[in-house]
Amino acid sequence: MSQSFDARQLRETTAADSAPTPAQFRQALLRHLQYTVGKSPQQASLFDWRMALSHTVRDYAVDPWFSATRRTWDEDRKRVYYLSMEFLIGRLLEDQAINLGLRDVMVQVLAEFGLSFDEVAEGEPDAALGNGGLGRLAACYLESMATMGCPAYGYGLRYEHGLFRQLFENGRQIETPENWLATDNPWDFTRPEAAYPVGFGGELHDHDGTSIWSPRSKVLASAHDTPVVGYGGQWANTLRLWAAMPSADLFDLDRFNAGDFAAASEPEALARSLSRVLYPNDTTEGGKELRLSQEYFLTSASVQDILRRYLAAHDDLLKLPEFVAIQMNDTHPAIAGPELIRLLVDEHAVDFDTAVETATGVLGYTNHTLLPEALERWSVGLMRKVLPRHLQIIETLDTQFIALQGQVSDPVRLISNDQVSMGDLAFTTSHKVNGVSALHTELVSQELFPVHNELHPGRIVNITNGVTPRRWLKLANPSLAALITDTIGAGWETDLERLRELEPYAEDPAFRDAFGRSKRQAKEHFTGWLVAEHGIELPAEALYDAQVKRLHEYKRQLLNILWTIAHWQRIKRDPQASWVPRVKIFGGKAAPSYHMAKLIIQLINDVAEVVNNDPETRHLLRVVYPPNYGVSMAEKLIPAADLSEQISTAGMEASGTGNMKFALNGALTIGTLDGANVEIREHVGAENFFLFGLTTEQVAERRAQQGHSRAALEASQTLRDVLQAIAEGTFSPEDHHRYDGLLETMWNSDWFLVASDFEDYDRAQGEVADCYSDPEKWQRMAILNIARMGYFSSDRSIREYMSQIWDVESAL
Ligand code: NBG
Repeated sequence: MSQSFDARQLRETTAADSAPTPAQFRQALLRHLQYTVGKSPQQASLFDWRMALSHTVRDYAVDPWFSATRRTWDEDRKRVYYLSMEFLIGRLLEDQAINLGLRDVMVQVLAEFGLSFDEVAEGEPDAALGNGGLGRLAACYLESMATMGCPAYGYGLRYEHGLFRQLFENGRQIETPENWLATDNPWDFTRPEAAYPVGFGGELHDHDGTSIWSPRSKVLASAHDTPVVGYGGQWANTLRLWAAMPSADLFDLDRFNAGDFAAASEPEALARSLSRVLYPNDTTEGGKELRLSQEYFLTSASVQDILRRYLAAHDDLLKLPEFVAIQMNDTHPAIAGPELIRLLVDEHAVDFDTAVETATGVLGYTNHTLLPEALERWSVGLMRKVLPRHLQIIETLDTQFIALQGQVSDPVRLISNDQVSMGDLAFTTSHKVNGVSALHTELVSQELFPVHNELHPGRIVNITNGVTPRRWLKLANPSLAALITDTIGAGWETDLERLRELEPYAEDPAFRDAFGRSKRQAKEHFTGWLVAEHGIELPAEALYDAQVKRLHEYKRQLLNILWTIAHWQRIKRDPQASWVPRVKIFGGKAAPSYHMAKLIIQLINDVAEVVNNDPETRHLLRVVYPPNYGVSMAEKLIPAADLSEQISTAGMEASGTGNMKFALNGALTIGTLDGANVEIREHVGAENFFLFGLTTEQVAERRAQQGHSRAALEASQTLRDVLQAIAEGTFSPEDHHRYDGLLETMWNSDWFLVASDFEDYDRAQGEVADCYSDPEKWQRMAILNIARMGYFSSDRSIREYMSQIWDVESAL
C-alpha cells in the first residue's frame, strides 16, 4: 500500500550491505578503463577516468533496473508516466553513486590512483535540459519515484543543446550554445528498436463519416534510456528521452523523383530541428511552430510507447486507467489528451465519448504558473497547419464543454479569439489538476479555473512541491549531512521528518558550534570553487546573502540590488558604525529576448563593479554574480548561504523550490507571503523567518491605486536616493542613460511593486543584521529551520501524487 509504505524499511537493506569491496570496485574500474575507454592508468586523463568511473557505477545500476522492470511486468503493476519538456538533471555520477551506496568506495579507490573525486567529477557536463524550477522539480520527482518504488517512466526530449551557457561581457548577458553531448554521454542506453513515426501537417479525408489523417511529413522518434536509481539501490526507473531522426523509409522518394527536392527532404530538416535545442524561455512562450512541433513530438512518441507497452500485456483499452497514469508537467504536453483520443478512435476503433472518458481517467495536469504570458495558446491557423486532426478533436471537445456549462451568456471555451487555450484543454482532459503550493492552488481554483472548478468540484487538488534530500543535502552538503547522521543516526535520507529529532539540539552549545563549523566548511568549499573557476575572492567571515533563480521581474532581483545600493550608501555615510559584513550573491539567467531582465543583470554587474572596488566599503559589502548559474553551481552555493532571498511579489511565484533547498541547508529566509514560502514559514515557525511585504490581496488593492509607485517613492527618501544615484550614472559613468527605462518604470508603473515593498524589506533586512550579530540566536534559528523542513521532501510530494492522483502503489 502506498499509504502504509514505510520508507524506513529501506534503511535496513541499503546498498551498503551489498556494496563492492574496494578491490572489487578497483577491478571493475580498471576493466572499464582498459576495455571501454581503451587507456591504461598511466595514460588516462581525467576525462578517461570519469568515463571509466561512470561506466563502472552504471553497471551497478543495471541489476536493480532489470529487476524493477521485470517485477513491474510480472506483477502487472500500474505505471506512472511523467511527461515533461524539461528535466534539469545536472550531473549524475555522484548522485547515482550515492544512491547505489558506492560513494565511499569510489572516493577511496580513486585516491589510490592519486585522484581526487571532486576533480574527476567536475568535468561532467550538467544535463541542463530545462530552464528552472519546473525542470528541476521533474528531476527531483524522478529520483523520488525511484526511491519510493513507484513504477515510473520520465519522458522527455534529448536536446542536443540544453539551456544556453551564460557569459558576461561588460556586465551584459551573452548567450552561447551549450554542448553537453560534445563528448560521450556514459549514462545513455540507445534503443534503436524503440522508435515511432510522428506525423505533422497534411490533410484530413472523410471516410464513411470518420476522419483519416494523412500527415505531410513524418519524423522518427528514437529512444535513449537512462536508469534512475532510487536511494538504497532497491528500485530503478527509466528516463526515456526522444531524439528526432530522419528515417530512410520516411524519405519521400516519389516526391524526390518528381523533382520536388525541397519537399522530399522536409522531414529531414524538421527532424534535425525537433530535438536540437531547448526553448530558453522560462514561463513565457514564443508562439513558434517549432515549439508546438517539439511538444507534439514528445507527446506522440510517448503516448505510442505507452500504448504499445500496455497492449503487450492487455487487450482491453478501456481498462487503461487501471494500469496507466500520465502526468502532464504544465501544459507543454497538453496535446496528450487529443493524441490519446485520436489513437483510440482512429487506430483502435473506440467510440469518441468512451475515448474521452478513458483519456481523462489516465491524465493528470500540473499547473506551474498563473502568469498569463505563460499560459500557452496556439492559434487555430497554426494548429490546423501542424495538427489538423487534433484541432478537429479539440473542436468537438469544445462543443461538449460549452454544452456542459448550460445556458450561460459567456461560456468558457477551449477555443476563443481564434486560439486554442492549452490550460483549458488540459483541464477538461484530466481527472485531476494540481497546483504546486497551497496558496497557488487556491489561486488556480479562484482566478484561473473558477468555471471548471464549479463544474468539476474536487478535480483540483494541491500538492506542494518538494526537493530530494539525497541531492540537496546528502550530496550537496556533506559536512552538514555527516553532522546530522552523527547526531540522529542514518535514515533521515528517506524519512526526512526525522530531522525533527534535531530540534532539542538547537539548545546545545556543542551542537551549535558543530553546525557553525559545517557552515564554514560549506562556505570554504564554495569560495574555493569561486576562486578557482572565476578568480573571485570572498571574505570568509561575512553574512552570505543569496538570490539565485531565473531572472524575472516578478522575482524582484531589482528590489534586492536597489536595497544593496541603499546599504552601500548608508555604510559610506557612517563607515565606523558596527556593520555586519555582507556578501550579496546573485545567480541566474534571463530569457534571451527579455530586455528588462537583461537590464537588471547589467545593473547588478555594474553595481558590483563600483561597490567591490570601493576601498571604504570593500570589507563590509561585496556583490558577486558568477555567470552561468545551474544545478552544479547551486549544489555548492546553497549550502554556503546564510540568508535566502525569496522576495517575489505576492501571488506570482507558484511555489519556488530553491526556497526549500536553502532552508533545508540552514539558511534563514527573508521572504514574502508567496508560493511555498507561506508553508515554509508555517513549518519552521514565524519567529524563524524574516517576513515582509504586501500580501496577495494587498497587491491587488495596491495595483488598483492610481499613482502608487510615485506615492511609494515619495514616502521613501532612501529609495529616492538610490534611484538618484543610478540616474546620475554612479554605476554607469560611461552611459548615464543606460537605466532611464528602468527608472521610468519605477516612477510611473512598477507593476511588481518594488517601491511599495521597499521600506518593509529594508526593515526586515535590518532585523536580519541584528539577528546575525547574535551568532547563538542565528544558529538556533538555522537549526530549527533544518529540523522542521522534513515536510518539503519530494518523497512526501510523490506519496501524495501516488495516492491522490495516480492511484498507484509502491512496489517496495
Ligand atoms: C515554475 C514556478 C515555480 C515553481 C516551479 C515548479 C514554471 C512555468 N513554473 O514557482 O515559477 O516552483 O514551476 O513547480 O516554470
